Amino acid sequence: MDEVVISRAIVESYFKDLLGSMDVDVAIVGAGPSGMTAGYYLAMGGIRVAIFERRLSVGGGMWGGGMMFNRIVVQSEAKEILDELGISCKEYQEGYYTADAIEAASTLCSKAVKAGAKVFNLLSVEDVVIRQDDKITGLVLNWSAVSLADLHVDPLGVRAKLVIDATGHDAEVCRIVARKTGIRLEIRGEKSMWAEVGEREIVENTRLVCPGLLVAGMAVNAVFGSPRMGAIFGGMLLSGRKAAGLAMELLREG
Ligand code: 48F
Repeated sequence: MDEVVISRAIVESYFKDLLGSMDVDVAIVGAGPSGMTAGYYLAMGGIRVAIFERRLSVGGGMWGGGMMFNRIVVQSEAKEILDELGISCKEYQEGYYTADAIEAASTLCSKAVKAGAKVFNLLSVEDVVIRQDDKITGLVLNWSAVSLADLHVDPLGVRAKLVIDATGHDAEVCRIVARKTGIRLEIRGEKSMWAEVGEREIVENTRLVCPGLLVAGMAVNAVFGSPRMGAIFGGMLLSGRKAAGLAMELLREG
Protein backbone atom coordinates (compact mmCIF):
# COMPACT_ATOMS: atom_id res chain seq x y z
CA MET A 1 0.00 0.00 0.00
CA ASP A 2 1.37 3.42 -0.97
CA GLU A 3 0.16 6.33 1.14
CA VAL A 4 1.05 8.82 -1.58
CA VAL A 5 -1.05 6.97 -4.14
CA ILE A 6 -3.98 6.99 -1.71
CA SER A 7 -3.55 10.71 -1.07
CA ARG A 8 -3.16 11.55 -4.78
CA ALA A 9 -6.24 9.48 -5.64
CA ILE A 10 -8.32 11.45 -3.16
CA VAL A 11 -7.00 14.90 -4.07
CA GLU A 12 -7.14 14.37 -7.84
CA SER A 13 -10.60 12.81 -7.94
CA TYR A 14 -12.03 15.45 -5.55
CA PHE A 15 -10.57 18.38 -7.46
CA LYS A 16 -11.70 16.99 -10.80
CA ASP A 17 -15.28 17.15 -9.50
CA LEU A 18 -14.82 20.51 -7.77
CA LEU A 19 -13.29 22.07 -10.90
CA GLY A 20 -16.13 20.60 -12.96
CA SER A 21 -18.62 22.22 -10.59
CA MET A 22 -17.24 25.75 -10.71
CA ASP A 23 -19.46 26.74 -13.61
CA VAL A 24 -22.72 24.77 -13.51
CA ASP A 25 -26.29 25.08 -14.71
CA VAL A 26 -27.76 24.88 -11.20
CA ALA A 27 -26.10 25.26 -7.80
CA ILE A 28 -28.19 24.10 -4.84
CA VAL A 29 -27.44 25.32 -1.33
CA GLY A 30 -28.34 22.71 1.28
CA ALA A 31 -28.49 18.92 1.01
CA GLY A 32 -31.68 18.43 3.00
CA PRO A 33 -34.70 16.62 1.53
CA SER A 34 -35.76 19.52 -0.71
CA GLY A 35 -32.26 20.20 -2.06
CA MET A 36 -31.55 16.52 -2.65
CA THR A 37 -34.89 16.00 -4.40
CA ALA A 38 -34.25 19.02 -6.64
CA GLY A 39 -30.75 17.68 -7.33
CA TYR A 40 -32.11 14.25 -8.22
CA TYR A 41 -34.66 15.56 -10.73
CA LEU A 42 -32.22 18.04 -12.29
CA ALA A 43 -29.53 15.40 -12.71
CA MET A 44 -32.10 12.98 -14.14
CA GLY A 45 -32.97 15.74 -16.65
CA GLY A 46 -29.34 15.93 -17.76
CA ILE A 47 -28.66 19.26 -16.01
CA ARG A 48 -25.20 19.96 -14.54
CA VAL A 49 -25.97 20.38 -10.86
CA ALA A 50 -23.82 20.88 -7.76
CA ILE A 51 -25.09 20.75 -4.17
CA PHE A 52 -23.16 22.55 -1.44
CA GLU A 53 -23.75 21.42 2.14
CA ARG A 54 -22.29 22.96 5.27
CA ARG A 55 -22.40 19.87 7.45
CA LEU A 56 -20.50 16.61 7.37
CA SER A 57 -23.68 14.64 6.69
CA VAL A 58 -26.19 15.14 3.92
CA GLY A 59 -29.94 14.65 4.42
CA GLY A 60 -30.63 17.74 6.54
CA GLY A 61 -33.45 17.33 9.04
CA MET A 62 -34.75 14.07 7.66
CA TRP A 63 -32.67 11.63 9.72
CA GLY A 64 -34.34 12.46 13.02
CA GLY A 65 -37.97 12.03 11.87
CA GLY A 66 -40.24 13.70 14.43
CA MET A 67 -38.60 14.51 17.78
CA MET A 68 -35.92 11.85 17.16
CA PHE A 69 -38.49 9.12 16.48
CA ASN A 70 -36.92 8.20 13.18
CA ARG A 71 -40.06 7.84 11.09
CA ILE A 72 -41.43 10.36 8.61
CA VAL A 73 -44.94 10.90 7.33
CA VAL A 74 -45.71 11.57 3.68
CA GLN A 75 -49.11 12.46 2.30
CA SER A 76 -50.58 10.72 -0.74
CA GLU A 77 -49.72 13.60 -3.14
CA ALA A 78 -46.02 12.86 -2.64
CA LYS A 79 -46.16 9.06 -2.46
CA GLU A 80 -45.26 8.78 -6.14
CA ILE A 81 -41.89 10.41 -5.36
CA LEU A 82 -41.19 7.79 -2.67
CA ASP A 83 -42.18 5.10 -5.18
CA GLU A 84 -39.97 6.56 -7.91
CA LEU A 85 -37.01 6.68 -5.54
CA GLY A 86 -37.69 3.17 -4.26
CA ILE A 87 -38.33 4.25 -0.65
CA SER A 88 -40.69 1.80 1.03
CA CYS A 89 -43.68 3.16 2.91
CA LYS A 90 -46.80 1.85 4.64
CA GLU A 91 -50.26 3.37 4.64
CA TYR A 92 -51.02 4.45 8.21
CA GLN A 93 -54.51 5.68 7.48
CA GLU A 94 -56.11 6.96 4.30
CA GLY A 95 -53.85 9.63 2.77
CA TYR A 96 -50.98 9.24 5.29
CA TYR A 97 -47.95 7.04 4.72
CA THR A 98 -45.05 6.34 7.08
CA ALA A 99 -41.47 5.67 6.00
CA ASP A 100 -38.26 4.90 7.85
CA ALA A 101 -36.33 8.19 8.09
CA ILE A 102 -33.00 6.40 7.71
CA GLU A 103 -34.09 4.60 4.57
CA ALA A 104 -35.68 7.76 3.18
CA ALA A 105 -32.67 10.03 3.77
CA SER A 106 -30.04 7.54 2.65
CA THR A 107 -31.96 6.45 -0.46
CA LEU A 108 -32.72 10.02 -1.52
CA CYS A 109 -29.05 10.98 -1.16
CA SER A 110 -27.88 7.87 -2.97
CA LYS A 111 -30.34 8.38 -5.86
CA ALA A 112 -29.34 12.03 -6.28
CA VAL A 113 -25.64 11.18 -6.38
CA LYS A 114 -26.12 8.20 -8.70
CA ALA A 115 -28.24 10.38 -11.02
CA GLY A 116 -25.21 12.66 -11.39
CA ALA A 117 -25.65 15.47 -8.83
CA LYS A 118 -22.24 16.44 -7.43
CA VAL A 119 -22.49 16.87 -3.67
CA PHE A 120 -19.86 18.81 -1.74
CA ASN A 121 -20.20 18.56 2.02
CA LEU A 122 -18.31 20.65 4.58
CA LEU A 123 -18.62 23.71 2.32
CA SER A 124 -20.63 26.72 3.49
CA VAL A 125 -22.21 29.29 1.25
CA GLU A 126 -21.41 32.63 2.81
CA ASP A 127 -22.47 35.01 0.03
CA VAL A 128 -23.77 35.26 -3.52
CA VAL A 129 -22.21 36.64 -6.70
CA ILE A 130 -24.29 39.40 -8.30
CA ARG A 131 -24.31 41.19 -11.68
CA GLN A 132 -26.16 44.30 -12.93
CA ASP A 133 -27.36 44.87 -9.35
CA ASP A 134 -30.22 42.43 -9.75
CA LYS A 135 -29.11 39.01 -10.99
CA ILE A 136 -27.61 36.25 -8.87
CA THR A 137 -24.92 34.56 -10.96
CA GLY A 138 -23.10 32.39 -8.46
CA LEU A 139 -22.14 31.52 -4.91
CA VAL A 140 -19.34 32.40 -2.54
CA LEU A 141 -17.97 29.30 -0.79
CA ASN A 142 -15.73 28.63 2.11
CA TRP A 143 -14.82 25.54 4.11
CA SER A 144 -17.20 25.16 7.05
CA ALA A 145 -14.10 24.65 9.23
CA VAL A 146 -13.04 28.24 8.51
CA SER A 147 -16.06 29.76 10.25
CA LEU A 148 -16.00 27.10 13.00
CA ALA A 149 -12.38 28.01 13.79
CA ASP A 150 -13.17 31.72 13.39
CA LEU A 151 -10.37 32.09 10.85
CA HIS A 152 -10.01 35.05 8.54
CA VAL A 153 -9.70 33.27 5.19
CA ASP A 154 -11.09 34.64 1.95
CA PRO A 155 -13.62 32.49 0.11
CA LEU A 156 -13.85 31.35 -3.53
CA GLY A 157 -16.64 32.03 -6.02
CA VAL A 158 -18.45 29.63 -8.37
CA ARG A 159 -20.76 30.44 -11.27
CA ALA A 160 -24.27 29.05 -11.80
CA LYS A 161 -27.00 29.94 -14.29
CA LEU A 162 -29.45 29.38 -11.43
CA VAL A 163 -29.15 29.01 -7.68
CA ILE A 164 -31.67 27.18 -5.47
CA ASP A 165 -31.88 28.20 -1.81
CA ALA A 166 -32.70 24.91 -0.03
CA THR A 167 -31.17 25.92 3.31
CA GLY A 168 -34.24 25.09 5.41
CA HIS A 169 -35.79 27.16 8.19
CA ASP A 170 -33.20 29.95 8.01
CA ALA A 171 -33.51 30.66 4.25
CA GLU A 172 -29.88 31.70 4.41
CA VAL A 173 -29.29 32.59 0.77
CA CYS A 174 -32.47 34.67 0.54
CA ARG A 175 -31.51 36.48 3.75
CA ILE A 176 -28.07 37.27 2.32
CA VAL A 177 -29.70 38.63 -0.85
CA ALA A 178 -32.13 40.75 1.18
CA ARG A 179 -29.36 42.08 3.44
CA LYS A 180 -26.42 42.54 1.08
CA THR A 181 -27.79 43.31 -2.38
CA GLY A 182 -30.07 46.01 -3.71
CA ILE A 183 -32.65 43.36 -4.62
CA ARG A 184 -35.97 43.89 -2.87
CA LEU A 185 -36.74 40.57 -1.23
CA GLU A 186 -38.94 40.56 1.84
CA ILE A 187 -38.31 37.68 4.29
CA ARG A 188 -41.56 37.39 6.21
CA GLY A 189 -40.38 34.66 8.60
CA GLU A 190 -41.78 31.21 9.29
CA LYS A 191 -45.01 31.00 11.32
CA SER A 192 -46.14 28.56 14.03
CA MET A 193 -47.23 25.03 13.22
CA TRP A 194 -50.20 24.38 10.92
CA ALA A 195 -49.39 21.30 8.86
CA GLU A 196 -52.10 21.56 6.22
CA VAL A 197 -51.44 25.19 5.32
CA GLY A 198 -47.65 24.77 5.58
CA GLU A 199 -47.69 21.79 3.23
CA ARG A 200 -49.91 23.55 0.70
CA GLU A 201 -48.07 26.86 0.68
CA ILE A 202 -44.58 25.37 0.51
CA VAL A 203 -45.43 23.91 -2.88
CA GLU A 204 -47.46 26.91 -4.12
CA ASN A 205 -44.66 29.35 -3.27
CA THR A 206 -41.73 27.33 -4.59
CA ARG A 207 -40.57 29.76 -7.26
CA LEU A 208 -38.05 32.19 -8.65
CA VAL A 209 -37.71 34.97 -6.04
CA CYS A 210 -35.36 37.19 -8.06
CA PRO A 211 -33.37 36.77 -11.27
CA GLY A 212 -31.11 33.74 -10.86
CA LEU A 213 -32.50 32.56 -7.51
CA LEU A 214 -35.19 29.97 -6.76
CA VAL A 215 -36.29 28.89 -3.31
CA ALA A 216 -37.28 25.35 -2.25
CA GLY A 217 -38.23 23.47 0.92
CA MET A 218 -38.64 25.05 4.33
CA ALA A 219 -36.83 28.16 3.09
CA VAL A 220 -39.98 28.84 1.04
CA ASN A 221 -42.12 29.11 4.15
CA ALA A 222 -39.51 31.30 5.85
CA VAL A 223 -39.54 33.71 2.90
CA PHE A 224 -43.29 33.78 2.41
CA GLY A 225 -44.39 33.78 6.06
CA SER A 226 -46.05 30.35 6.02
CA PRO A 227 -46.41 27.89 8.90
CA ARG A 228 -44.06 25.08 9.87
CA MET A 229 -45.49 21.58 9.63
CA GLY A 230 -43.44 19.13 11.70
CA ALA A 231 -42.36 15.70 10.54
CA ILE A 232 -44.44 15.49 7.38
CA PHE A 233 -42.02 15.52 4.45
CA GLY A 234 -44.20 15.36 1.33
CA GLY A 235 -44.04 19.15 0.93
CA MET A 236 -40.22 19.03 0.92
CA LEU A 237 -40.17 16.39 -1.81
CA LEU A 238 -42.85 18.12 -3.89
CA SER A 239 -41.15 21.51 -3.48
CA GLY A 240 -37.78 20.06 -4.53
CA ARG A 241 -39.36 18.46 -7.60
CA LYS A 242 -41.18 21.67 -8.50
CA ALA A 243 -37.99 23.74 -8.12
CA ALA A 244 -36.19 21.33 -10.47
CA GLY A 245 -38.99 21.60 -13.04
CA LEU A 246 -39.00 25.41 -12.87
CA ALA A 247 -35.21 25.51 -13.18
CA MET A 248 -35.33 23.30 -16.28
CA GLU A 249 -37.97 25.58 -17.85
CA LEU A 250 -35.88 28.67 -17.12
CA LEU A 251 -32.76 27.05 -18.54
CA ARG A 252 -34.65 26.11 -21.71
CA GLU A 253 -35.86 29.72 -22.08
CA GLY A 254 -32.23 30.83 -21.69
O1 48F B 1 -33.10 21.84 7.12
P1 48F B 1 -33.18 20.99 5.91
O2 48F B 1 -33.52 19.56 6.08
O3 48F B 1 -34.13 21.75 4.87
P2 48F B 1 -35.34 21.27 3.92
O4 48F B 1 -34.83 20.49 2.77
O5 48F B 1 -36.19 20.27 4.84
C1 48F B 1 -36.75 20.68 6.04
C2 48F B 1 -36.99 19.45 6.89
O6 48F B 1 -35.79 18.73 7.11
C3 48F B 1 -37.61 19.73 8.25
C4 48F B 1 -39.02 20.10 8.16
C5 48F B 1 -39.99 19.05 7.67
O7 48F B 1 -41.25 19.38 8.05
O8 48F B 1 -39.38 21.19 8.50
O9 48F B 1 -36.86 20.71 8.94
O10 48F B 1 -36.13 22.48 3.66
O11 48F B 1 -31.77 21.04 5.15
C6 48F B 1 -31.14 22.25 4.89
C7 48F B 1 -29.65 21.97 4.71
O12 48F B 1 -29.00 23.17 4.32
C8 48F B 1 -27.73 23.25 4.96
C9 48F B 1 -28.01 22.67 6.35
O13 48F B 1 -26.80 22.23 6.96
C10 48F B 1 -28.96 21.53 6.03
O14 48F B 1 -28.31 20.30 5.81
N1 48F B 1 -27.35 24.67 4.97
C11 48F B 1 -27.97 25.69 5.60
N2 48F B 1 -27.35 26.85 5.36
C12 48F B 1 -26.28 26.55 4.55
C13 48F B 1 -26.28 25.15 4.30
C14 48F B 1 -25.24 27.33 3.95
N3 48F B 1 -25.16 28.65 4.14
N4 48F B 1 -24.32 26.69 3.19
C15 48F B 1 -24.38 25.35 3.00
N5 48F B 1 -25.35 24.56 3.54
